[in-house]
Amino acid sequence: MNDIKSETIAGGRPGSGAHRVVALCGPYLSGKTSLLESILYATGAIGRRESTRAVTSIGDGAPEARKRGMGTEINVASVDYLGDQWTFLDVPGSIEFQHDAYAALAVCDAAVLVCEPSPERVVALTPLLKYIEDHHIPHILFVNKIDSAEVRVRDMLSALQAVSGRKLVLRQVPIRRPTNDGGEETVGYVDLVSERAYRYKPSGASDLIEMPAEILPRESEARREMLETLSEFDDTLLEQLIEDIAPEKSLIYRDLHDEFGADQIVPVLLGAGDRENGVRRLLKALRHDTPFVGETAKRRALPSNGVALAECFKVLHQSHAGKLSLCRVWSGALSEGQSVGGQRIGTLLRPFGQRLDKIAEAKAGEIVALAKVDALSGGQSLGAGGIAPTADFPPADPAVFGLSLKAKNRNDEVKLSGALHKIVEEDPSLSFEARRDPRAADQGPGRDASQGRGRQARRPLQRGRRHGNPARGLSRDHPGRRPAARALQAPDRRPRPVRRHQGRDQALAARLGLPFRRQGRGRRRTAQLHPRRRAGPGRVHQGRPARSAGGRPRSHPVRRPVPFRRQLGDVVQDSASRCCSSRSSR
Ligand SMILES: Nc1nc2c(ncn2[C@@H]2O[C@H](COP(=O)(O)OP(=O)(O)OP(=O)(O)O)[C@@H](O)[C@H]2O)c(=O)[nH]1
Ligand SMILES: [Mg+2]
Repeated sequence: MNDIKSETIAGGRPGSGAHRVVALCGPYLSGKTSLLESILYATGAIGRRESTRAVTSIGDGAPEARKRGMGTEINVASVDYLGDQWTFLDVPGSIEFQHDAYAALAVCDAAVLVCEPSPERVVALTPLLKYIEDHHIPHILFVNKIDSAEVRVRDMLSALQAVSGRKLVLRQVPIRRPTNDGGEETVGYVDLVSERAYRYKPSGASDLIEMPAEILPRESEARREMLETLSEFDDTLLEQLIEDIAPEKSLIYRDLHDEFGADQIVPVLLGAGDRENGVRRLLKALRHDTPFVGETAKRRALPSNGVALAECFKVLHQSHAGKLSLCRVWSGALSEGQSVGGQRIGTLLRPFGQRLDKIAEAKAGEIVALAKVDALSGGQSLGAGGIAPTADFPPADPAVFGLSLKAKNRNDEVKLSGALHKIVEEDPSLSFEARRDPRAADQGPGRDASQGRGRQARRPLQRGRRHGNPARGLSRDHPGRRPAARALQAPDRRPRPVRRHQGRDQALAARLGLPFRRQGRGRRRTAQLHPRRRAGPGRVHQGRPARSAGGRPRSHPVRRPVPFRRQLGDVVQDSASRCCSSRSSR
Protein backbone atom coordinates (compact mmCIF):
# COMPACT_ATOMS: atom_id res chain seq x y z
CA MET A 1 0.00 0.00 0.00
CA ASN A 2 1.26 3.46 -0.85
CA ASP A 3 1.91 5.86 1.98
CA ILE A 4 -0.98 8.10 1.10
CA LYS A 5 -0.09 10.59 3.86
CA SER A 6 3.35 11.33 2.43
CA GLU A 7 1.96 11.73 -1.06
CA THR A 8 -0.54 14.38 -0.09
CA ILE A 9 1.85 16.55 1.89
CA ALA A 10 2.80 19.69 0.04
CA GLY A 11 6.13 21.27 0.88
CA GLY A 12 7.72 18.27 2.62
CA ARG A 13 7.22 14.72 3.73
CA PRO A 14 7.86 12.96 7.04
CA GLY A 15 11.43 11.75 7.26
CA SER A 16 12.77 14.31 4.79
CA GLY A 17 14.80 16.11 7.47
CA ALA A 18 12.54 19.17 7.41
CA HIS A 19 12.37 21.34 10.49
CA ARG A 20 9.00 21.85 12.16
CA VAL A 21 7.95 23.75 15.28
CA VAL A 22 5.29 22.74 17.80
CA ALA A 23 4.05 24.94 20.65
CA LEU A 24 3.04 23.19 23.88
CA CYS A 25 0.54 25.48 25.52
CA GLY A 26 -2.28 25.25 28.01
CA PRO A 27 -3.44 26.46 31.39
CA TYR A 28 -1.17 26.81 34.40
CA LEU A 29 0.19 23.49 35.77
CA SER A 30 -1.57 21.37 33.19
CA GLY A 31 1.67 19.41 32.68
CA LYS A 32 3.31 20.97 29.59
CA THR A 33 6.87 20.90 30.90
CA SER A 34 6.45 17.30 32.11
CA LEU A 35 5.17 16.40 28.65
CA LEU A 36 8.19 18.12 27.08
CA GLU A 37 10.47 16.09 29.32
CA SER A 38 8.79 12.87 28.18
CA ILE A 39 9.03 13.92 24.54
CA LEU A 40 12.75 14.61 24.94
CA TYR A 41 13.22 11.23 26.58
CA ALA A 42 11.08 9.34 24.05
CA THR A 43 12.99 10.86 21.14
CA GLY A 44 16.38 10.08 22.73
CA ALA A 45 17.38 13.72 23.23
CA ILE A 46 18.01 13.05 26.94
CA GLY A 47 19.08 9.83 28.58
CA ARG A 48 17.05 10.25 31.75
CA ARG A 49 13.56 11.55 32.33
CA GLU A 50 13.61 14.11 35.10
CA SER A 51 10.64 15.69 36.82
CA THR A 52 9.40 19.23 37.28
CA ARG A 53 8.39 18.32 40.82
CA ALA A 54 12.02 17.58 41.69
CA VAL A 55 13.07 20.75 39.78
CA THR A 56 15.52 18.77 37.67
CA SER A 57 13.76 18.93 34.30
CA ILE A 58 15.29 20.41 31.14
CA GLY A 59 12.39 22.83 30.94
CA ASP A 60 11.90 25.44 33.69
CA GLY A 61 15.68 25.45 34.28
CA ALA A 62 15.86 29.20 34.93
CA PRO A 63 16.48 30.08 38.61
CA GLU A 64 13.22 32.04 38.75
CA ALA A 65 11.21 29.06 37.43
CA ARG A 66 12.97 26.68 39.82
CA LYS A 67 12.31 28.97 42.75
CA ARG A 68 8.62 29.39 41.99
CA GLY A 69 7.94 25.84 40.78
CA MET A 70 6.25 27.13 37.62
CA GLY A 71 7.14 28.11 34.09
CA THR A 72 8.29 31.71 33.78
CA GLU A 73 9.71 31.75 30.25
CA ILE A 74 9.49 29.80 27.00
CA ASN A 75 11.43 26.52 27.14
CA VAL A 76 12.94 25.74 23.76
CA ALA A 77 14.27 22.29 22.87
CA SER A 78 15.03 20.74 19.49
CA VAL A 79 15.07 17.01 18.81
CA ASP A 80 15.60 14.60 15.96
CA TYR A 81 12.67 12.20 15.55
CA LEU A 82 12.47 9.59 12.80
CA GLY A 83 14.50 11.63 10.35
CA ASP A 84 12.86 15.01 11.03
CA GLN A 85 13.96 17.98 13.11
CA TRP A 86 11.50 19.24 15.69
CA THR A 87 11.58 22.23 17.98
CA PHE A 88 9.17 22.27 20.91
CA LEU A 89 8.25 25.59 22.48
CA ASP A 90 6.92 24.90 25.98
CA VAL A 91 5.25 28.10 27.10
CA PRO A 92 4.41 29.11 30.67
CA GLY A 93 0.74 28.64 31.49
CA SER A 94 0.37 31.40 34.03
CA ILE A 95 -1.77 34.27 32.76
CA GLU A 96 1.05 36.78 33.53
CA PHE A 97 3.08 35.22 30.71
CA GLN A 98 0.27 35.01 28.19
CA HIS A 99 2.16 37.12 25.67
CA ASP A 100 4.87 34.45 25.55
CA ALA A 101 2.21 31.87 24.71
CA TYR A 102 0.83 33.99 21.87
CA ALA A 103 4.35 34.72 20.57
CA ALA A 104 5.16 30.98 20.44
CA LEU A 105 1.82 30.23 18.78
CA ALA A 106 2.53 32.90 16.15
CA VAL A 107 5.62 31.07 14.86
CA CYS A 108 4.60 27.40 15.28
CA ASP A 109 3.40 24.98 12.62
CA ALA A 110 1.03 23.26 15.06
CA ALA A 111 0.01 23.62 18.68
CA VAL A 112 -0.60 21.01 21.35
CA LEU A 113 -3.11 22.32 23.84
CA VAL A 114 -2.50 20.48 27.10
CA CYS A 115 -5.41 20.32 29.54
CA GLU A 116 -6.32 18.46 32.70
CA PRO A 117 -9.14 15.86 32.75
CA SER A 118 -11.43 18.16 34.63
CA PRO A 119 -14.54 19.62 32.88
CA GLU A 120 -14.74 22.58 35.28
CA ARG A 121 -11.28 23.78 34.22
CA VAL A 122 -11.81 23.80 30.47
CA VAL A 123 -12.85 27.44 30.62
CA ALA A 124 -9.17 28.28 31.21
CA LEU A 125 -8.52 27.20 27.61
CA THR A 126 -10.76 29.89 26.17
CA PRO A 127 -8.21 32.71 25.58
CA LEU A 128 -5.72 30.35 23.94
CA LEU A 129 -8.40 28.66 21.84
CA LYS A 130 -9.61 32.05 20.67
CA TYR A 131 -6.15 33.09 19.51
CA ILE A 132 -5.54 29.69 17.87
CA GLU A 133 -8.86 29.66 16.05
CA ASP A 134 -8.61 33.31 14.97
CA HIS A 135 -5.22 32.54 13.39
CA HIS A 136 -6.22 29.11 11.98
CA ILE A 137 -3.39 27.31 13.75
CA PRO A 138 -3.72 23.50 13.44
CA HIS A 139 -4.00 22.16 16.99
CA ILE A 140 -4.35 18.95 18.98
CA LEU A 141 -6.03 18.74 22.37
CA PHE A 142 -4.00 16.53 24.71
CA VAL A 143 -6.02 15.48 27.77
CA ASN A 144 -3.16 15.04 30.22
CA LYS A 145 -2.96 13.39 33.66
CA ILE A 146 -5.25 10.60 32.45
CA ASP A 147 -3.70 8.42 35.19
CA SER A 148 -5.51 10.49 37.82
CA ALA A 149 -8.70 11.14 35.82
CA GLU A 150 -11.93 10.63 37.67
CA VAL A 151 -14.21 11.94 34.97
CA ARG A 152 -15.48 9.95 31.98
CA VAL A 153 -13.78 10.86 28.70
CA ARG A 154 -17.20 11.36 27.10
CA ASP A 155 -18.06 14.09 29.66
CA MET A 156 -14.65 15.68 29.20
CA LEU A 157 -15.15 15.72 25.44
CA SER A 158 -18.52 17.48 25.66
CA ALA A 159 -17.04 20.08 28.06
CA LEU A 160 -14.20 20.71 25.59
CA GLN A 161 -16.60 20.90 22.66
CA ALA A 162 -18.49 23.66 24.48
CA VAL A 163 -15.41 25.94 24.41
CA SER A 164 -14.06 24.92 21.00
CA GLY A 165 -15.20 26.51 17.78
CA ARG A 166 -13.91 23.51 15.78
CA LYS A 167 -15.24 19.95 15.65
CA LEU A 168 -13.42 17.68 18.10
CA VAL A 169 -12.40 14.20 16.97
CA LEU A 170 -11.60 11.70 19.72
CA ARG A 171 -8.73 9.54 18.48
CA GLN A 172 -8.54 7.12 21.41
CA VAL A 173 -10.84 5.49 23.95
CA PRO A 174 -9.38 4.65 27.34
CA ILE A 175 -9.19 1.12 28.72
CA ARG A 176 -10.15 1.33 32.37
CA ARG A 177 -9.84 -1.14 35.22
CA PRO A 178 -11.38 -1.11 38.71
CA THR A 179 -9.01 -0.34 41.56
CA ASN A 180 -8.90 -1.82 45.06
CA ASP A 181 -10.43 1.30 46.60
CA GLY A 182 -13.56 0.98 44.46
CA GLY A 183 -12.52 3.53 41.86
CA GLU A 184 -11.19 3.14 38.32
CA GLU A 185 -7.84 3.72 36.65
CA THR A 186 -6.81 4.09 33.02
CA VAL A 187 -4.43 1.33 32.02
CA GLY A 188 -4.33 1.70 28.24
CA TYR A 189 -6.18 2.85 25.17
CA VAL A 190 -7.66 1.75 21.87
CA ASP A 191 -6.59 3.67 18.76
CA LEU A 192 -9.77 4.40 16.83
CA VAL A 193 -8.19 4.49 13.37
CA SER A 194 -5.96 1.43 13.58
CA GLU A 195 -8.37 -0.35 15.98
CA ARG A 196 -5.49 -1.64 18.05
CA ALA A 197 -5.39 -1.81 21.84
CA TYR A 198 -2.33 -0.78 23.91
CA ARG A 199 -1.46 -1.12 27.56
CA TYR A 200 0.45 1.75 29.18
CA LYS A 201 3.78 1.08 30.84
CA PRO A 202 5.23 3.24 33.65
CA SER A 203 8.00 4.19 31.20
CA GLY A 204 8.63 3.44 27.54
CA ALA A 205 6.37 2.61 24.61
CA SER A 206 2.98 1.01 25.40
CA ASP A 207 2.52 -2.71 24.77
CA LEU A 208 0.24 -3.90 21.97
CA ILE A 209 -2.46 -6.10 23.52
CA GLU A 210 -5.51 -7.97 22.34
CA MET A 211 -8.61 -5.84 22.15
CA PRO A 212 -10.57 -6.38 25.40
CA ALA A 213 -14.03 -7.74 24.55
CA GLU A 214 -15.82 -5.42 26.97
CA ILE A 215 -14.55 -2.32 25.20
CA LEU A 216 -15.82 -3.24 21.72
CA PRO A 217 -19.27 -1.53 21.96
CA ARG A 218 -17.69 1.71 23.23
CA GLU A 219 -14.96 1.53 20.61
CA SER A 220 -17.34 1.02 17.67
CA GLU A 221 -19.58 3.87 18.83
CA ALA A 222 -16.62 6.25 19.24
CA ARG A 223 -15.22 5.23 15.84
CA ARG A 224 -18.58 5.87 14.15
CA GLU A 225 -18.69 9.36 15.69
CA MET A 226 -15.11 10.04 14.53
CA LEU A 227 -15.92 8.99 10.95
CA GLU A 228 -19.12 11.03 10.89
CA THR A 229 -17.20 14.14 11.91
CA LEU A 230 -14.51 13.54 9.28
CA SER A 231 -17.16 12.94 6.61
CA GLU A 232 -18.52 16.46 7.15
CA PHE A 233 -15.50 17.70 5.17
CA ASP A 234 -15.07 14.75 2.74
CA ASP A 235 -17.82 13.63 0.37
CA THR A 236 -16.10 10.33 -0.51
CA LEU A 237 -16.10 9.26 3.11
CA LEU A 238 -19.70 10.44 3.50
CA GLU A 239 -20.82 8.31 0.54
CA GLN A 240 -19.05 5.27 1.97
CA LEU A 241 -20.71 5.76 5.33
CA ILE A 242 -24.15 6.14 3.73
CA GLU A 243 -23.64 3.00 1.67
CA ASP A 244 -22.39 1.21 4.78
CA ILE A 245 -18.96 0.52 3.26
CA ALA A 246 -16.08 0.23 5.75
CA PRO A 247 -13.69 3.03 4.76
CA GLU A 248 -10.00 2.33 4.08
CA LYS A 249 -7.66 3.33 6.87
CA SER A 250 -5.59 5.28 4.38
CA LEU A 251 -8.62 7.42 3.56
CA ILE A 252 -9.23 8.08 7.26
CA TYR A 253 -5.57 9.07 7.75
CA ARG A 254 -5.68 11.38 4.77
CA ASP A 255 -8.85 13.07 5.99
CA LEU A 256 -7.32 13.49 9.42
CA HIS A 257 -4.22 15.04 7.86
CA ASP A 258 -6.02 17.39 5.52
CA GLU A 259 -8.73 18.50 7.92
CA PHE A 260 -6.24 19.02 10.74
CA GLY A 261 -3.92 21.05 8.47
CA ALA A 262 -6.86 23.20 7.38
CA ASP A 263 -7.90 23.72 11.02
CA GLN A 264 -11.32 22.15 10.41
CA ILE A 265 -11.08 19.48 13.08
CA VAL A 266 -9.25 19.13 16.39
CA PRO A 267 -7.93 15.64 17.23
CA VAL A 268 -8.23 14.77 20.93
CA LEU A 269 -5.54 12.50 22.39
CA LEU A 270 -5.20 11.08 25.90
CA GLY A 271 -2.07 10.56 28.00
CA ALA A 272 -0.04 11.20 31.09
CA GLY A 273 2.93 13.45 30.37
CA ASP A 274 4.96 12.62 33.42
CA ARG A 275 4.71 8.84 32.80
CA GLU A 276 5.32 8.88 29.06
CA ASN A 277 1.83 7.49 28.49
CA GLY A 278 0.39 8.49 25.13
CA VAL A 279 3.51 10.48 24.25
CA ARG A 280 4.57 8.32 21.30
CA ARG A 281 1.02 8.35 19.91
CA LEU A 282 1.13 12.16 20.10
CA LEU A 283 4.52 12.30 18.37
CA LYS A 284 3.27 10.06 15.55
CA ALA A 285 0.20 12.22 15.02
CA LEU A 286 2.44 15.31 14.88
CA ARG A 287 4.88 13.63 12.50
CA HIS A 288 2.19 12.77 9.96
CA ASP A 289 -0.10 15.77 10.23
CA THR A 290 1.93 18.87 11.18
CA PRO A 291 2.24 21.29 8.25
CA PHE A 292 5.70 22.16 6.97
CA VAL A 293 7.34 25.56 7.11
CA GLY A 294 6.28 26.54 3.58
CA GLU A 295 2.62 25.88 4.37
CA THR A 296 2.78 27.84 7.62
CA ALA A 297 4.50 30.75 5.87
CA LYS A 298 1.70 30.69 3.29
CA ARG A 299 -0.95 30.67 6.03
CA ARG A 300 0.69 33.77 7.52
CA ALA A 301 1.26 35.44 4.14
CA LEU A 302 5.02 35.48 4.67
CA PRO A 303 7.33 35.15 1.66
CA SER A 304 9.08 31.81 1.27
CA ASN A 305 11.13 32.44 -1.85
CA GLY A 306 14.55 31.25 -0.70
CA VAL A 307 15.69 34.73 0.32
CA ALA A 308 16.75 34.85 3.97
CA LEU A 309 13.90 35.90 6.25
CA ALA A 310 13.73 35.39 10.01
CA GLU A 311 11.09 36.54 12.47
CA CYS A 312 11.97 37.39 16.05
CA PHE A 313 9.30 36.25 18.49
CA LYS A 314 11.08 36.66 21.81
CA VAL A 315 13.99 38.60 23.25
CA LEU A 316 16.06 37.34 26.18
CA HIS A 317 18.69 39.31 28.03
CA GLN A 318 21.25 37.02 29.58
CA SER A 319 24.07 38.04 31.84
CA HIS A 320 26.71 36.07 29.90
CA ALA A 321 25.35 36.08 26.31
CA GLY A 322 23.84 39.60 26.28
CA LYS A 323 20.79 40.18 24.10
CA LEU A 324 19.42 37.08 22.37
CA SER A 325 16.74 37.39 19.70
CA LEU A 326 14.84 34.10 19.36
CA CYS A 327 13.85 33.81 15.72
CA ARG A 328 12.20 31.40 13.34
CA VAL A 329 13.78 31.22 9.91
CA TRP A 330 10.93 31.30 7.39
CA SER A 331 12.89 31.30 4.19
CA GLY A 332 16.49 30.85 2.99
CA ALA A 333 19.16 30.31 5.61
CA LEU A 334 21.14 32.37 8.11
CA SER A 335 24.84 31.82 8.63
CA GLU A 336 27.41 33.30 10.94
CA GLY A 337 29.03 36.46 9.62
CA GLN A 338 26.32 36.95 6.97
CA SER A 339 24.83 40.40 6.46
CA VAL A 340 21.02 40.49 6.15
CA GLY A 341 19.23 43.77 5.48
CA GLY A 342 22.16 45.79 6.81
CA GLN A 343 22.44 43.74 10.00
CA ARG A 344 25.47 41.58 10.56
CA ILE A 345 24.58 38.15 11.91
CA GLY A 346 27.02 37.28 14.67
CA THR A 347 26.86 34.10 16.69
CA LEU A 348 24.02 31.69 15.95
CA LEU A 349 22.85 29.61 18.89
CA ARG A 350 20.43 26.71 19.19
CA PRO A 351 18.71 26.67 22.59
CA PHE A 352 18.13 23.44 24.46
CA GLY A 353 16.62 24.30 27.82
CA GLN A 354 19.18 26.57 29.47
CA ARG A 355 21.95 25.37 27.18
CA LEU A 356 22.94 27.30 24.06
CA ASP A 357 24.70 25.30 21.32
CA LYS A 358 26.67 27.24 18.76
CA ILE A 359 25.73 26.45 15.16
CA ALA A 360 27.16 27.68 11.87
CA GLU A 361 23.91 27.88 9.90
CA ALA A 362 20.17 27.91 10.50
CA LYS A 363 17.95 26.58 7.72
CA ALA A 364 14.33 27.37 6.88
CA GLY A 365 11.99 26.19 9.61
CA GLU A 366 14.56 26.29 12.41
CA ILE A 367 14.40 28.20 15.66
CA VAL A 368 17.65 30.02 16.34
CA ALA A 369 18.91 32.61 18.83
CA LEU A 370 20.77 35.53 17.23
CA ALA A 371 23.25 37.05 19.62
CA LYS A 372 23.59 40.81 19.99
CA VAL A 373 21.47 41.99 17.07
CA ASP A 374 20.45 45.00 19.14
CA ALA A 375 17.98 46.45 16.66
CA LEU A 376 15.86 43.27 16.40
CA SER A 377 12.97 42.85 18.84
CA GLY A 378 9.92 40.60 19.24
CA GLY A 379 7.34 40.97 16.46
CA GLN A 380 9.89 42.14 13.89
CA SER A 381 11.26 40.28 10.91
CA LEU A 382 14.72 40.56 9.48
CA GLY A 383 14.96 40.19 5.72
CA ALA A 384 16.70 41.62 2.68
CA GLY A 385 14.82 44.89 3.14
CA GLY A 386 16.03 45.28 6.73
CA ILE A 387 14.00 45.08 9.93
CA ALA A 388 10.23 45.48 9.67
CA PRO A 389 7.29 44.69 11.98
CA THR A 390 5.38 41.46 11.24
CA ALA A 391 1.77 42.27 10.43
CA ASP A 392 -0.02 39.50 12.34
CA PHE A 393 2.27 39.23 15.37
CA PRO A 394 0.22 39.35 18.59
CA PRO A 395 0.06 42.86 20.01
CA ALA A 396 0.85 43.43 23.67
CA ASP A 397 -2.11 43.21 26.02
CA PRO A 398 -3.11 46.43 27.79
CA ALA A 399 -1.81 46.83 31.35
CA VAL A 400 -4.19 45.79 34.13
CA PHE A 401 -2.34 47.29 37.07
CA GLY A 402 0.47 49.70 37.80
CA LEU A 403 3.35 49.62 40.23
CA SER A 404 5.53 52.50 41.35
CA LEU A 405 9.23 51.85 41.74
CA LYS A 406 11.87 54.10 43.31
CA ALA A 407 15.60 53.53 43.44
CA LYS A 408 16.74 53.33 47.05
CA ASN A 409 19.91 55.06 46.06
CA ARG A 410 19.77 57.97 43.60
CA ASN A 411 22.89 56.68 41.88
CA ASP A 412 20.98 53.52 40.90
CA GLU A 413 18.30 55.37 38.94
CA VAL A 414 20.09 54.93 35.62
CA LYS A 415 20.68 51.25 36.37
CA LEU A 416 16.99 50.83 37.25
CA SER A 417 15.78 52.37 34.02
CA GLY A 418 18.26 50.23 32.02
CA ALA A 419 16.95 47.08 33.71
CA LEU A 420 13.34 48.11 33.07
CA HIS A 421 14.11 48.65 29.38
CA LYS A 422 15.38 45.07 29.18
CA ILE A 423 12.38 43.63 31.02
CA VAL A 424 9.98 45.47 28.73
CA GLU A 425 11.85 44.20 25.68
CA GLU A 426 11.58 40.64 26.99
CA ASP A 427 7.85 40.97 27.69
CA PRO A 428 6.11 43.70 25.67
CA SER A 429 2.96 43.37 27.78
CA LEU A 430 4.89 45.32 30.41
CA SER A 431 5.63 49.00 29.98
CA PHE A 432 7.13 51.73 32.08
CA GLU A 433 7.41 55.47 32.19
CA ALA A 434 9.75 57.64 34.21
CA ARG A 435 7.83 60.21 36.25
CA ARG A 436 9.32 63.25 37.93
CA ASP A 437 9.71 63.26 41.65
CA PRO A 438 6.54 64.94 43.01
CA ARG A 439 8.76 67.26 45.09
CA ALA A 440 10.11 68.78 41.87
CA ALA A 441 6.72 70.32 41.06
CA ASP A 442 8.03 73.89 40.70
CA GLN A 443 11.11 73.17 38.68
CA GLY A 444 9.91 72.68 35.15
CA PRO A 445 10.08 69.54 33.07
CA GLY A 446 13.00 67.16 33.27
CA ARG A 447 14.44 68.39 36.55
CA ASP A 448 14.26 66.63 39.79
CA ALA A 449 14.04 67.97 43.29
CA SER A 450 17.72 68.40 43.93
CA GLN A 451 18.91 69.63 40.54
CA GLY A 452 20.36 73.13 40.38
CA ARG A 453 20.33 73.60 44.14
CA GLY A 454 23.12 73.90 46.59
CA ARG A 455 24.14 71.32 49.13
CA GLN A 456 22.14 73.07 51.77
CA ALA A 457 18.91 72.72 49.84
CA ARG A 458 19.54 69.08 48.98
CA ARG A 459 20.14 68.02 52.53
CA PRO A 460 16.52 67.86 53.74
CA LEU A 461 15.52 65.90 50.65
CA GLN A 462 18.24 63.35 51.21
CA ARG A 463 17.29 63.10 54.83
CA GLY A 464 13.68 62.49 53.79
CA ARG A 465 14.75 59.76 51.38
CA ARG A 466 16.83 58.05 54.03
CA HIS A 467 13.89 57.90 56.36
CA GLY A 468 11.41 56.82 53.68
CA ASN A 469 9.31 59.90 54.32
CA PRO A 470 9.69 62.43 51.52
CA ALA A 471 8.15 65.20 53.61
CA ARG A 472 10.55 64.78 56.48
CA GLY A 473 13.05 67.54 56.87
CA LEU A 474 11.17 69.98 54.65
CA SER A 475 10.01 73.24 56.14
CA ARG A 476 6.32 74.18 56.04
CA ASP A 477 6.78 76.52 53.11
CA HIS A 478 9.21 74.33 51.15
CA PRO A 479 7.85 74.03 47.60
CA GLY A 480 8.05 70.26 47.63
CA ARG A 481 6.37 69.79 50.97
CA ARG A 482 2.74 69.68 49.94
CA PRO A 483 2.98 67.17 47.08
CA ALA A 484 5.23 65.02 49.20
CA ALA A 485 2.81 65.12 52.10
CA ARG A 486 -0.10 64.31 49.77
CA ALA A 487 1.77 61.22 48.61
CA LEU A 488 1.69 60.00 52.17
CA GLN A 489 -1.97 60.35 52.91
CA ALA A 490 -2.25 56.86 54.37
CA PRO A 491 -3.58 57.53 57.87
CA ASP A 492 -0.71 55.74 59.58
CA ARG A 493 1.96 57.60 57.62
CA ARG A 494 1.01 61.25 57.89
CA PRO A 495 4.09 63.41 58.02
CA ARG A 496 4.81 64.14 61.62
CA PRO A 497 5.54 67.76 62.67
CA VAL A 498 9.17 68.59 62.44
CA ARG A 499 11.06 68.80 65.74
CA ARG A 500 14.57 69.94 65.22
CA HIS A 501 17.39 71.33 67.29
CA GLN A 502 15.39 71.19 70.52
CA GLY A 503 18.13 69.29 72.26
CA ARG A 504 20.80 71.68 71.05
CA ASP A 505 18.82 74.74 72.14
CA GLN A 506 18.09 73.20 75.51
CA ALA A 507 21.80 72.55 76.09
CA LEU A 508 22.64 76.13 75.11
CA ALA A 509 19.95 77.54 77.39
CA ALA A 510 21.30 75.47 80.28
CA ARG A 511 24.82 76.77 79.61
CA LEU A 512 23.59 80.36 79.67
CA GLY A 513 21.47 79.72 82.80
CA LEU A 514 18.22 80.59 81.05
CA PRO A 515 14.90 78.78 81.37
CA PHE A 516 14.05 76.65 78.36
CA ARG A 517 10.69 75.91 76.92
CA ARG A 518 9.79 73.95 73.83
CA GLN A 519 9.05 76.39 71.09
CA GLY A 520 7.16 76.80 67.86
CA ARG A 521 8.86 76.08 64.59
CA GLY A 522 9.39 79.71 63.52
CA ARG A 523 11.46 80.47 66.61
CA ARG A 524 13.55 77.42 66.26
CA ARG A 525 14.27 78.17 62.66
CA THR A 526 15.37 81.67 63.63
CA ALA A 527 17.78 80.14 66.07
CA GLN A 528 19.01 77.77 63.46
CA LEU A 529 19.38 80.32 60.68
CA HIS A 530 21.06 83.00 62.80
CA PRO A 531 23.29 81.09 65.13
CA ARG A 532 25.56 84.01 65.97
CA ARG A 533 22.67 86.02 67.41
CA ARG A 534 22.14 83.35 70.03
CA ALA A 535 25.17 84.61 71.97
CA GLY A 536 23.42 87.58 73.66
CA PRO A 537 21.08 87.16 76.63
CA GLY A 538 17.42 86.98 75.65
CA ARG A 539 18.30 86.10 72.11
CA VAL A 540 17.93 82.35 72.28
CA HIS A 541 14.53 82.49 73.89
CA GLN A 542 12.80 85.41 72.33
CA GLY A 543 9.37 84.11 73.26
CA ARG A 544 7.72 83.83 76.60
CA PRO A 545 10.77 83.23 78.84
CA ALA A 546 12.21 86.61 77.84
CA ARG A 547 8.89 88.37 78.27
CA SER A 548 8.34 86.81 81.69
CA ALA A 549 11.72 88.21 82.70
CA GLY A 550 10.49 91.78 82.19
CA GLY A 551 10.09 92.04 78.44
CA ARG A 552 12.51 92.58 75.62
CA PRO A 553 14.40 95.96 75.43
CA ARG A 554 13.25 98.06 72.46
CA SER A 555 16.84 98.34 71.30
CA HIS A 556 16.71 94.61 70.45
CA PRO A 557 13.80 94.20 68.02
CA VAL A 558 12.58 90.69 67.38
CA ARG A 559 14.05 89.21 64.24
CA ARG A 560 11.24 87.55 62.34
CA PRO A 561 12.24 84.19 60.92
CA VAL A 562 13.30 84.35 57.30
CA PRO A 563 10.91 82.20 55.27
CA PHE A 564 12.68 79.14 54.00
CA ARG A 565 11.64 79.76 50.40
CA ARG A 566 13.32 83.20 50.43
CA GLN A 567 16.42 81.78 51.98
CA LEU A 568 16.40 79.04 49.36
CA GLY A 569 16.03 81.67 46.66
CA ASP A 570 19.20 83.31 47.97
CA VAL A 571 21.03 80.01 47.74
CA VAL A 572 19.91 79.35 44.18
CA GLN A 573 20.73 82.92 43.21
CA ASP A 574 24.10 82.68 44.89
CA SER A 575 25.07 79.53 43.11
CA ALA A 576 23.71 80.91 39.80
CA SER A 577 25.74 84.12 40.09
CA ARG A 578 28.84 82.14 41.06
CA CYS A 579 28.31 79.90 38.11
CA CYS A 580 27.91 82.87 35.73
CA SER A 581 30.94 84.61 37.07
CA SER A 582 33.08 81.49 36.74
CA ARG A 583 31.88 81.08 33.14
CA SER A 584 32.55 84.71 32.24
CA SER A 585 36.01 84.52 33.78
CA ARG A 586 36.89 81.61 31.47
N1 LIG B 1 -0.74 12.71 37.81
C1 LIG B 1 -0.08 13.40 36.89
N2 LIG B 1 0.54 14.53 37.24
C2 LIG B 1 1.20 15.21 36.28
C3 LIG B 1 1.24 14.77 34.93
N3 LIG B 1 1.96 15.66 34.21
C4 LIG B 1 2.35 16.61 35.07
N4 LIG B 1 1.91 16.36 36.31
C5 LIG B 1 2.14 17.18 37.51
O1 LIG B 1 1.55 18.43 37.32
C6 LIG B 1 2.35 19.44 37.92
C7 LIG B 1 2.66 20.52 36.95
O2 LIG B 1 3.46 20.01 35.94
P1 LIG B 1 4.27 20.94 34.95
O3 LIG B 1 4.77 20.06 33.86
O4 LIG B 1 5.26 21.79 35.64
O5 LIG B 1 3.09 21.86 34.42
P2 LIG B 1 3.19 23.07 33.40
O6 LIG B 1 1.96 23.03 32.58
O7 LIG B 1 4.48 23.04 32.65
O8 LIG B 1 3.15 24.32 34.37
P3 LIG B 1 3.39 25.86 33.98
O9 LIG B 1 4.46 25.90 32.96
O10 LIG B 1 3.76 26.54 35.25
O11 LIG B 1 2.08 26.34 33.45
C8 LIG B 1 3.60 18.75 38.43
O12 LIG B 1 3.45 18.53 39.80
C9 LIG B 1 3.61 17.44 37.68
O13 LIG B 1 4.23 16.42 38.40
C10 LIG B 1 0.57 13.55 34.61
O14 LIG B 1 0.54 13.08 33.49
N5 LIG B 1 -0.07 12.91 35.62
MG1 LIG C 1 5.88 24.56 32.41
